[in-house]
Amino acid sequence: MAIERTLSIIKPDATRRNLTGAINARFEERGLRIVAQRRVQLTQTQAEGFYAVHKERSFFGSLVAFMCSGPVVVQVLEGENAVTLNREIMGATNPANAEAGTIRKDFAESIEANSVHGSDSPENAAKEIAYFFSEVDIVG
Ligand code: RTP
Ligand code: MG
Repeated sequence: MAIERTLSIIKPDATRRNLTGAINARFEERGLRIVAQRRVQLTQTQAEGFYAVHKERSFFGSLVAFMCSGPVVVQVLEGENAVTLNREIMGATNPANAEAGTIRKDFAESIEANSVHGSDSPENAAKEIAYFFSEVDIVG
């Protein structure tokens, strides 16, 4: 199985509740390595750019406002099958549908304030990683 990288974001609902370490432990316990990490306050322009694929969706404005409502932690996770594995660790978008033991089941507040983002394909992971990090900032 190939070593992959994926872009993860710990969202404002989680940083506000001081859950960064607890969430990072979930990644590390499952064998994902945090090879880059930065805490940032997103601007509206940055959040709109990141979520541009969702700009026609009804929840876009609310999602952008939420993502700017406090600090986020952007990070690159590396490991075997990292994209799919991270989506498993995160759980379903809506915490009501998330499986037991997933980050969203255990920590998310709502379908919007759902604690984490993870890239949904290797192609999107490469784009999303480049949105926040230069190659020199990623140390595997
Ligand atoms: P993400 O991109 O954050 O990893 O989450 P995802 O793939 O599971 O969900 P996606 O469909 O890409 O939606 C992106 C984020 O938008 C918010 N959302 N709100 N109010 C709603 O119905 C709704 N649906 C989605 C969530 O924060 C979701 O993670
Ligand atoms: Mg998504």
